[in-house]
Amino acid sequence: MAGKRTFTMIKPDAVEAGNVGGILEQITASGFRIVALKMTQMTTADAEEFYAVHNERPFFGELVEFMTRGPIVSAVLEKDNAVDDFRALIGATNPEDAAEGTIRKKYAKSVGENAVHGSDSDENAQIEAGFHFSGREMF
Ligand code: RTP
Ligand code: MG
Repeated sequence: MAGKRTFTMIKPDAVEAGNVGGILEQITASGFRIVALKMTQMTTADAEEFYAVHNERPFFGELVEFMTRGPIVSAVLEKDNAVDDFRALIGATNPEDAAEGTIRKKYAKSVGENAVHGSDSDENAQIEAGFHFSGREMF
């Protein structure tokens, strides 16, 4: 059975641009319940660990620099089929390829600065939620 939870971050570009409210509104209007929420700033070590799966990729340094340059808003979201439905809501990694009406189509600037993160599996959703939130911060 598809899992009920996913993890997201509103990335520094979208926080800087004042789009936190608009993005959270679209998320909740799409049927996701917020079960954890906070604003933090990742350290370089945090971002290197969070994105360790990409550490051989050419964009890794740029990605770590971007994700640590300002605050993010992280959240755990609940809905049936949460991981897949949330990835559909945010759209393709590159906003040029993202479908009309998706969060990245509306708010992302480029393939690197693409406004939001969404977990890519139930297993990673659980790992990523646990990276950012303690059990007492999830409701
Ligand atoms: P995310 O993990 O943030 O939800 O994004 P995703 O699954 O759609 O994309 P992924 O392949 O996991 O890449 C993670 C993040 O790395 C940055 N990226 N930059 N410059 C580039 O070519 C490039 N490719 C990826 C993006 O911020 C992407 O979301
Ligand atoms: Mg990914």
